Amino acid sequence: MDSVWRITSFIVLLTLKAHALPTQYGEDADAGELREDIPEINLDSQRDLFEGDIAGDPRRNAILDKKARWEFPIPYILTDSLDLNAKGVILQAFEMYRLKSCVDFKPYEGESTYISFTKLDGCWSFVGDLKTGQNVSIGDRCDTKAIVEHELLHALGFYHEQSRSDRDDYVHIWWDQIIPGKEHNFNKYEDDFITDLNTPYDYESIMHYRPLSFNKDPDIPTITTTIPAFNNIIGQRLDFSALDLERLNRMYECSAFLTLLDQCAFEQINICGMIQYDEDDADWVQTLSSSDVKDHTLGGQCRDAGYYMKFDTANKAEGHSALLESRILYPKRNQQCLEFFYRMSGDPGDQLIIWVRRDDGSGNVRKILCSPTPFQHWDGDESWKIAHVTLNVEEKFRYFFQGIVGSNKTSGGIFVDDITLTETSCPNAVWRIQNFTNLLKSVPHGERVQSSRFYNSEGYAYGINVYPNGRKNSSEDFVGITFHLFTGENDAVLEWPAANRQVTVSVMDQNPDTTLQMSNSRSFTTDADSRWSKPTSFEEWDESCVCYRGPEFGWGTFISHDQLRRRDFLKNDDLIITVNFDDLAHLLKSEVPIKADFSNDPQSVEESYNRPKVRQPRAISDPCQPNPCHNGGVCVVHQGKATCRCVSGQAIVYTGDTCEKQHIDGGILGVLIGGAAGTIALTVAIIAVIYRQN
Ligand SMILES: *[C@@H]1O[C@H](CO)[C@@H](O)[C@H](O)[C@H]1NC(C)=O
Ligand SMILES: *[C@@H]1O[C@H](CO)[C@@H](O)[C@H](O)[C@H]1NC(C)=O
Ligand SMILES: *[C@@H]1O[C@H](CO)[C@@H](O)[C@H](O)[C@H]1NC(C)=O
Ligand SMILES: *[C@@H]1O[C@H](CO)[C@@H](O)[C@H](O)[C@H]1NC(C)=O
Ligand SMILES: [Ca+2]
Ligand SMILES: [Ca+2]
Ligand SMILES: [Zn+2]
Repeated sequence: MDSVWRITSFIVLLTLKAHALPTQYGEDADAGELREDIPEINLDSQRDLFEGDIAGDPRRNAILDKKARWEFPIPYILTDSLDLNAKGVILQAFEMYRLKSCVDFKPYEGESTYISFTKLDGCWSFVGDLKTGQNVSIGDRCDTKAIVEHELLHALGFYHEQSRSDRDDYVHIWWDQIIPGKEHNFNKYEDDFITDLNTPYDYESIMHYRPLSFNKDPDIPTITTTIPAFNNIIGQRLDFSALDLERLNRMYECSAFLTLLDQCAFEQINICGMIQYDEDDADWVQTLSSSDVKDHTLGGQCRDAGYYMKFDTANKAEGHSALLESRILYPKRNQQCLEFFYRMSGDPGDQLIIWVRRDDGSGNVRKILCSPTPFQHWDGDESWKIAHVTLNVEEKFRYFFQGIVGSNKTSGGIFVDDITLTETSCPNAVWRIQNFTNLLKSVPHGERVQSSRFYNSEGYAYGINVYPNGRKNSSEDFVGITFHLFTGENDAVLEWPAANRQVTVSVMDQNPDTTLQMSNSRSFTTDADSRWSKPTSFEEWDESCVCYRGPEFGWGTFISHDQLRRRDFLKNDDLIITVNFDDLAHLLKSEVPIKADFSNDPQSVEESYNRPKVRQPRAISDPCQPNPCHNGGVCVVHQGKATCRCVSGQAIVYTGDTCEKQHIDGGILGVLIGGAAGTIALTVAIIAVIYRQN
């Protein structure tokens, strides 16, 4: 047994050697994927932290004690001790909680319990709601979205993954490699103290330590996984794992995600409640992947799955159109982003247009065009492309896709798949780099590929460089990404240098379920440095935009090649990068005083945050909110009552008032069960399929 451990350890050593921490960032914003983790940052802290970053009394048990759970929204204060970049990433972390759970936050207005984000010594939090107001420390170097997400999970009541009672089945702790006196950081707790909420051990948890944590020797790990392949996985700092979310949503009984309005991969036969329009010329058809056209969700790799919606434009007259409408949606904010993947293969003049239809209930129907420039494919590129469309709707609405035939051709069509509608702002810039594995093979170390010029909402022009095999001074095993300003049309009226603006670059995990995406996102905030001055003064001429480029700044080690090959970072061999360049000046002074006297009128501080407007609760309650239907059923209001439209897939049919009953398809299980119910279910499924195809 001992020798097995030594071999495992040796393998870990080899893989970790290249990941040894750089002592300085050089010309980089920070060390990207090689950034220090919480235990290293907290080593200097004089505070008596337990498990590395937990403050307070370790005998408290927030995860089991219901009184230590928070009520939502959680009031927060961003104290002015924080770095400006930290304030920006804290707000980003809030948005991830709102997208993937029902945890919500609001600016403090004199409540008796709240979280005060403060720059103290290191990154740490108390566990659970102390009911008296409490600090979460986002100290020096703690200002990343993932670290804030991690500390907030502590505040919400969670401990570290490797302190579970069953952890010795999954990880090995190398006690003799731990810095003397730091052993308590590897305590484990019995199941009468913490609960795993009936979920398995999770190597991918954002609450797991890395192999090198509290280690004496810079190269020898203190914690390794029993299955060696997971040594590179533990300690990921991308985003919540699927199990982190399952636990969070179980603990707080979340039945809906706050800012996720609609999501559809078209894999189920109810096509997420989308409907056909009758008064047009044709229909969109749910179509299974073939060897010619593969869907976007699964890439055509699974038998009997991998559907998309298709408007067949072949042999149709110019101007013919087909509409695909969503079910009715109820926004909570006034800002939405519709993301989808589309593919066009017919006439280059074929058009795809996005509309919103508002119905105020009194027969007044208003249609609003949301894609001023239609999606077309003059470039002849027939691959799946990503699209983002901003909607600004405050009342209940439907969105719809309209396909329009360019001219009569004998083949081709318009295809749509993997739709996500969130109540968030769309990314400012999206850059899709095709054939990325080719670039990894062909672009030498130190060479870059350059994006075109993007503009942010204020009018600043900027660009992105990608170094597939690393920047000159960085490791070849990483992709480097840098940001730079361009000269642009608005430069004369803009403020220079462009300070106090946050650059956020994300390499997108293209998982079709947005709640399960673990994108790699990094941010820095600009200062008064001369590199953010008006780019003309630097005189690096760029022929492609006929403009000047400013100096570049970013990450030599943004993401490792190892990481890039995991998950869906390279789906269809596309690397998709989104960029935001946002003014944070309104956060420079964000601290509000703590009120001792609660009888005072709460004074609104909401305005100063410039947050999207939150809708007041509707006067008449909506019987479909929360959705009473089980198993993915779509709720429809019929004569004032909630009615469920159940899903009937090829293998499973749901029935009952709330789709609570399940019948398994006779074709698969009916033989085994031999029941008549199976056969009936199969017939229903077939009828449903025939009905849809007409
Ligand atoms: C690379 O390192 C050298 C020496 O440390 C430094 O002078 C140079 O600016 C660095 N180059 C880049 C692109 O970071
Ligand atoms: C947060 O920490 C600061 C500095 O230690 C302290 O003065 C303050 O009272 C703390 N705030 C809360 C809400 O505990
Ligand atoms: C489209 O063109 C084909 C031949 O090119 C013709 O047979 C067909 O009738 C046309 N369809 C329409 C709707 O014009
Ligand atoms: C990607 O590679 C394929 C095959 O090597 C090639 O046909 C295609 O043109 C390339 N696309 C781009 C955008 O480079
Ligand atoms: Ca699909
Ligand atoms: Ca139709
Ligand atoms: Zn922690």
